Amino acid sequence: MLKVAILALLFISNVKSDGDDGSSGHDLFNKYDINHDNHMGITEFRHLFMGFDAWPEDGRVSEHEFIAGWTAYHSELTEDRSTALFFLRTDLDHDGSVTASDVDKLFHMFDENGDNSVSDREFCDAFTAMYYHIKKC
Ligand SMILES: [Ca+2]
Ligand SMILES: [Ca+2]
Ligand SMILES: [Ca+2]
Repeated sequence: MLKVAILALLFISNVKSDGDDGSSGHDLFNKYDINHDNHMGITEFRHLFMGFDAWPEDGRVSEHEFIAGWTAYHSELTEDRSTALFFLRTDLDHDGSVTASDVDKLFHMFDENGDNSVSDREFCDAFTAMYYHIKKC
């Protein structure tokens, strides 16, 4: 009985800290919706997933670049040690790098109604389904 109570308390405090944190997939969407039209176009979407192509800048985001970038800029969104899993789920063709081809496929997976634009709702639905270890929208 005591165990159940402790678990319940842990659950409540987890929910509470998520809510207090203020960072979410929704914030991520707003940050990368650069022209603030409440939709993410392919260019904005590529910027989100390929923005860390820097060391070297060669059109391929290596696991090292991806993890270093997300840890530096978006660590508030990911749980401990989940960034490697995030990379694996983004590298759709499993060739060891995130490229425009992965990101374009991802964009079409996110764009549920096929209008070549990812709305806030489409982003939240797909993002939390695909990257379930990341804090909810
Ligand atoms: Ca936009
Ligand atoms: Ca790839
Ligand atoms: Ca859409």
